[in-house]
Amino acid sequence: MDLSSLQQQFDQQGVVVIPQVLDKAWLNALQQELEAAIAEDTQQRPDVFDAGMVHNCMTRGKQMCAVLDHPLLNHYIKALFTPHCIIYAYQSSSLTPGQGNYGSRVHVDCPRWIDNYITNVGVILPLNDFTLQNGATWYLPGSHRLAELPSETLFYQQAKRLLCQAGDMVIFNARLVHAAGVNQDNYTRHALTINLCRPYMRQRFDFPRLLTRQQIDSLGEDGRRLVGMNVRMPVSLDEFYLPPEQRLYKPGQE
Ligand SMILES: O=C(O)CCC(=O)C(=O)O
Repeated sequence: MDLSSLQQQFDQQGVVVIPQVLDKAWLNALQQELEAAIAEDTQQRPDVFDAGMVHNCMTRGKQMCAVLDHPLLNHYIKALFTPHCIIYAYQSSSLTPGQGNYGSRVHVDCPRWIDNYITNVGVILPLNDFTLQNGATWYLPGSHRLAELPSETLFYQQAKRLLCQAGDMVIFNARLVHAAGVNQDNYTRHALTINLCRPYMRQRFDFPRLLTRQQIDSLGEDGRRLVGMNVRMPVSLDEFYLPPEQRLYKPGQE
C-alpha cells in the first residue's frame, strides 16, 4: 500500500497493518527472548498487576533491542507520526491459554485527547498470528477521534478484531479504543508493544540512564533516537555548553 493511502487509513480508522515486516528468523529470536524474560519476571515479581507483560524489552534481549533499528519500523513510524519520535514504553503483551491480561480492559494507550493532534502512537509486533480463537485485539475503528471512551457495551457492540499475521506490524493512534481478547486456544499468543511519544514528552522510564552503555552502543542512529539519546537534559553548564556534535538535547526535536 502506498504511503498516502496508508496515511488516509490511519487518519480515518486510527490503525493500519503493514504486512511482513519481520521474517521467521526475527520472530523465533524475539519469541525466545520474550519467553525467557517472562519466565524470569514470573519468578521475581509474580504478583504485579500486569504480570506477564514484560517492561523495557530493549533491556531484556539483544534482538528485542535490535528491532528498534528495523528500517521498516522506522520508515513507517516516521511517516505516520514524526521523524523525531521517542519511546514512551516498550512492553510485551502475551495471552496465556484461557486468559486475557491487563490489556483486556477497554482502554486507550494515551490519557490525553487533543483535537486533531497525535501525542502517542502504538506499535504492535505480533509474534504469533492474531486470530479470533487466540484473542485478537478488539478495536473500535475511528474511536481515536472521541474525547471520551464509549461504554463497554457500546464498544463490544461495534468493535472489530485486529486479525493479522506473525511478522506484520500494527501502527495505531494511541487514542484508539481497544482491548486485548481472551485466548481460547491452547498455546500462548505473544506480541511486543511499543508506545511512541513526541520527543519533548517524558518517557515512562529514563531509558538513557536505564540502558547499559553496551546496549546503547549496540543501537544505530534510529534506535538511539528512539530510546531518547537526542533529548537528554544537561545536569551542568559544562554539559550545556558541549560542542554541537556532542549536545545531549539535539536541536530540532519537535
Ligand atoms: O495484546 C493485545 O492484544 C493488546 C495489548 C494492549 O491493549 C496494550 O498493550 O495496550
